[in-house]
Amino acid sequence: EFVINLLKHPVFLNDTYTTKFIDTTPELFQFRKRRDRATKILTYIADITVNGHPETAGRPKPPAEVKTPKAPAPCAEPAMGTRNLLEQKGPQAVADWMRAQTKVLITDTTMRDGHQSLLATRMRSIDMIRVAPSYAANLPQLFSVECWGGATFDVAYRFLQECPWQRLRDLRAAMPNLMTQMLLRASNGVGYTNYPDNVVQAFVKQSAETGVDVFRVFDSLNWVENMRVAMDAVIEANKVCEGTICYTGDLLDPARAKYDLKYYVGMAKELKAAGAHVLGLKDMAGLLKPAAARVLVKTLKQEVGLPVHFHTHDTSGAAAATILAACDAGVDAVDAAMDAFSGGTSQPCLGSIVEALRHTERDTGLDIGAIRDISNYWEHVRAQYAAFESGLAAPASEVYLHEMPGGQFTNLKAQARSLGLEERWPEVAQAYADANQMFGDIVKVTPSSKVVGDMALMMVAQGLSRSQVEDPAVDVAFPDSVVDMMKGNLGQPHGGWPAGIQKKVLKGEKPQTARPGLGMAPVDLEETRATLSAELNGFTVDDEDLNGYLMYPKVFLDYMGRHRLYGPVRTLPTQTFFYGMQPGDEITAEIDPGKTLEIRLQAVGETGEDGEAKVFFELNGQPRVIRVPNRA
Ligand code: BTN
Ligand code: 3PY
Ligand code: ZN
Repeated sequence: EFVINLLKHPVFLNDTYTTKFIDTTPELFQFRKRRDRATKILTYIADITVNGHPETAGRPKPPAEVKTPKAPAPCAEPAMGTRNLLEQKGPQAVADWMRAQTKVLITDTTMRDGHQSLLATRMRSIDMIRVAPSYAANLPQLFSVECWGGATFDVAYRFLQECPWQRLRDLRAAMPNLMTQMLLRASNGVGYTNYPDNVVQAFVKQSAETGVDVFRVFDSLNWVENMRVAMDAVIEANKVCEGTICYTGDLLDPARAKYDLKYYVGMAKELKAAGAHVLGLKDMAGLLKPAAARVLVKTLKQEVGLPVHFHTHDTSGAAAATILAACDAGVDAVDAAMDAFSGGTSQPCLGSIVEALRHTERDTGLDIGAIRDISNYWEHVRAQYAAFESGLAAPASEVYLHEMPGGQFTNLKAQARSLGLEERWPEVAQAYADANQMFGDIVKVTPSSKVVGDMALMMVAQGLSRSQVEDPAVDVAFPDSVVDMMKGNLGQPHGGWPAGIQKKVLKGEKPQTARPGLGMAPVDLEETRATLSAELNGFTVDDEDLNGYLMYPKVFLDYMGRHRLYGPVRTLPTQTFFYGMQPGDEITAEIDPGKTLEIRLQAVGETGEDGEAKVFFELNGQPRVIRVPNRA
C-alpha cells in the first residue's frame, strides 16, 4: 500500500519529503491489494499478539482477572439537562441560570483531565463511550462533562490510533442532554505553539460543530490579548465561552505580590469585556489554598458579576478543602473526578464533594448511588491501564515549591527518569522553581510549563545554577523552547520578560512584543486540503481531518498511515488493543453500528524461515490465517 511505503521511506522519516518527492519516487507505488477492515483489524491483533504493543513493553501489567468493564444500566430516558438549555436559549441563558442556582454545579473531568493527569492521557474512546449513556440517564443534573481538548487530542492520534473527532461525535450523541466541555489553549489550540488566526478559528468552529458546548479558553501566560481570537470564535459559534484565569503564586503571601487580588480582578474584568459568559478559575497546579480561595472567589463574584467555575488539582492533598471554601464563598461551579480517577495530580473526588455539601444550602442534588455505580465502572477501567500508572503514592506538599501543573508533574518525573536524573528529583523540583523566577515568575501551564520544565532539566543535567545561567560570562546553549519563548512567540507575560535573561538567550536578536498571530499569514485551507488529499493518494479530506492535520501535520499523517494498515482498531477492547489475545480468547468489535466482528484466537503458529508468524483466527465462525513479521 502506498502510505505504508511512504511512511517507511527514509526521506519521509527524515521529515524532508515534499509532494515532488512522491512524483519522483516510483517505489512508493507498489500497491498491494486493498484489504478489508476485518483483515486489517486481525492484522493488528496478530501483530500485537506476536510482538506486543510498544507502549506497554516492560510496564506493569493489569491484574490477570481484569475483564471488560460493564457500565451501569441507564435508569430511564435522559431528563432535560444543561445542553437542552443551551440549545433552546443560548449561552447567555446558561450563564444567567448558573448565577441563579443555590446549589453548587459540578463538572465531571474523568474523561479529560482525570486520565490526562493520572494515566498520561491514555484512556481510549471505547471506555468513555460505553458509560456515556449512564451519565446522560443517571446524572442529568451535572453541569458538564469535560471530555475533550487539552492533551487528549494529539494523544488520540499519536498513541491510541483513533480519531479524536469521532470520540467527540460519539460522546455528544450518547449524552444529548449534557453539555460537553473542552480545554482550549487559546491561540495555541490543542498544541504547543501559536497557530495562525484562521487555523484557530477553523478549529473552534469544527469543535463546536462536532460537539463541544463549553470551551474553557486559557492562555499560558494569562495574556487576554492572545485569547481574543479563540474567545470570539466560541462566541460566534453560539457556545459557552468560559474565559479563564490561570492561578499561580500564593494570593496571601506578601512575597508573591506580583499575583495579588488586584491582578486577578483586573484580568477577570478584561475577560468579561472580551465577552466571556463564564469566568473560569483554573488552578492547574493545585496551589490555591482554602483561605485564599475564600478571598479570591468572594471578590471575583462581587467585582466581576460573571458566574465562576473553579478547577483545581489535588496534588497537595488539600484540594477538597479549597473547593469547600470556594463553595462557602459562593462559587457557581466546580470540577471533580469520579473516585477511581480522582486525587493526586487529578481533581478531588466528585462523590466526596457531593456528600460534603449534602444537607447544606449548597447541596448539589446529585444522586450518590448513581455516582457510586459509575465510579465502580471507572475503577475497572483504570485497572486496564496499569501500564500507564505514574506511581505517585501520596500527596506532595512539594508542589508549593515547584508549582508544576498536575498534568506535567508525573510527566516530568518520567522525563527525568529517562535522563537518569530520577534520584536527583528534588534538584529538578528546585531547578524548576529557579527557572520560573529567572523568567520573571510566570504562569506555568501548557505550553509555558513545558518551557520551564525543559530549562530545569537542562540545568540539572549540566549542573548549572540560576546565577550561572544568568551570568553573561558563562556560555549556555539554551533549549529551543526557551529561545522561542524569549522571542515572544508564546506572547507576553504580566510585567514583560526580564531584560537580562532575554538578552542573553536571544544573543542580540530583537524580540517581538505583538500578539504572535498578528504576524502570521493565514493558511490557505483549501490549498492545504488539496495538497493533503494528494499526499494521501486521493483520500477525501473532510473538515475534521483538515483541522487535525493543521494542528499536528506529522502526527496526523502517521495516524493515517497506520489507519490504512490496521483499520478501525478503536473498536477493540482495551485489553486486546494493548496486549493482543491469548489462544481461546473471544472478543467482539462493532466496526459499524450493527456490524459486529466476532473474533476468536485459535493459535499462534511457528515463525517460518521468512520471519513471519502465522496467527490462526476464527472470524464470525470462519477460519482466517494472518501472517505478521515476528519482530520479537
Ligand atoms: C505507536 O505509535 O507506536 C503506537 C501505535 C501502535 C503502533 C503499531 S502496534 C503494532 C505495530 N508494531 C509497532 O511497533 N508499531 C505498530
Ligand atoms: C492542558 O493544557 O492540557 C492542561 O491540562 C493545562 O492544565
Ligand atoms: Zn487541570
